[in-house]
Amino acid sequence: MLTAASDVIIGLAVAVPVALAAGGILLFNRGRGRSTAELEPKSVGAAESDGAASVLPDRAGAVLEAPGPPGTATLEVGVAPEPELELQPEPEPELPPEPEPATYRGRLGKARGLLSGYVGAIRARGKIDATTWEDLEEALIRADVGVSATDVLLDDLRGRVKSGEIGSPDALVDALKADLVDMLTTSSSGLAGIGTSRPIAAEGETARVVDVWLFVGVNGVGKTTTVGKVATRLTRSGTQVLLAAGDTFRAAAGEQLSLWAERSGADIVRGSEGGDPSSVVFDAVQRAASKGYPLVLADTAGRLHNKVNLIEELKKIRRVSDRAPGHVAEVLLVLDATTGQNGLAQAKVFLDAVDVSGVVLTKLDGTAKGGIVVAIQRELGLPVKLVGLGEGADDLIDFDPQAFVDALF
Ligand SMILES: Nc1nc2c(ncn2[C@@H]2O[C@H](COP(=O)(O)OP(=O)(O)OP(=O)(O)O)[C@@H](O)[C@H]2O)c(=O)[nH]1
Ligand SMILES: [Mg+2]
Repeated sequence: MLTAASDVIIGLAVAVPVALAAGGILLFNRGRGRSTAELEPKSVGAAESDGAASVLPDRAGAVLEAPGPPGTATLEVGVAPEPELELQPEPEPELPPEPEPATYRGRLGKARGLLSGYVGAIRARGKIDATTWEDLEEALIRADVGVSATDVLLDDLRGRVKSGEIGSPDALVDALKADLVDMLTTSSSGLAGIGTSRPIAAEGETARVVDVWLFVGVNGVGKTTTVGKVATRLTRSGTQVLLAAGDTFRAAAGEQLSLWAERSGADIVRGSEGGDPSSVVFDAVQRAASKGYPLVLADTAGRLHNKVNLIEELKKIRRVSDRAPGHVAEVLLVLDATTGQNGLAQAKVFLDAVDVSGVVLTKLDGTAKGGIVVAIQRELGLPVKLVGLGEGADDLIDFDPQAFVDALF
């Protein structure tokens, strides 16, 4: 027994180092010996094969395949001599390309595509005739400028052609552009200044006012995204804002806003699902006041069990937000440009309920109906203050009538 056991021990003492050494050589060669053909497909930056034989004879003279990708196993076993590997430098991590800054010219390709066909045809004919007017009318209607605005624009241009002031298609197109810019220019298109609202007399001159901007609109138009974009812009420029997750109707809405808070570095107040959104906004105003934040951006629900509930809820949010130290400085109606004229009908419901101060027109990057801006300003009598030109944090810009019209043509 003892002899047999010691035989085993001796046998192991010899066999283990031999096996380890063989394994080491085998593993070492795994990293070196494969032909280029066997390595296909080869990723860029992988260690190059040195072209050595791809096989290793085992003790019985049989040939062992050396499996595994190159460069993976050579450092695992200390028995093998330190291989002289020429390590390729780590490939530079590929950074995603910097997104192009959102500009009207860059993002209004669809709207421009629609108009440029008509404008090209009008210019190409070289004279102003009946077809010119038909083309012009069709272009404006299809761009969703709206019937009444189109009539006003065409009446003005016809009169000026008749009087001889406009004599060529080129001059006609230029005059149309100038008319559109005029129509879109309003004195109230800027956002309210922050922290400049009324003093609270009852609480003494030094009492702080917390401005509240409410974002309202039907579901899916881009309210939450716009709150996130505005927060990004303001925090970047040094204004501390607090987000109020006033959409307690959907559980995911608070999550979505939290992500934007994180991204933009803004503070956030959230309520429980199904809770009272007015109290969320109220808490947000209190917290902003105690922390010294000048502005609360309040997201709201776009859908409730019915429209009456939604409107009543918004009225209440507005009332509560306006209690000192809160002050509603903006009620921004968010409209989705891709819904065109349908958006106008929705808008009217909100106008009646809450005193809307301006429009944020989203998704202008995704529609040929750029003319909806004209219809909104004319038919709703509301200034378009901000424009969404994409889904990213930076894809929100101030409305600029001249740059907008230039980009359309
Ligand atoms: N292309 C484009 N997409 C946008 C823009 N603004 C928002 N979106 C997208 O529109 C979708 C809806 O946006 P949300 O911000 O969730 O809309 P909401 O109004 O908060 O929706 P509800 O909470 O359901 O009422 C998202 O996929 C956004 O990324 C924009 O300006 N351009
Ligand atoms: Mg939302």
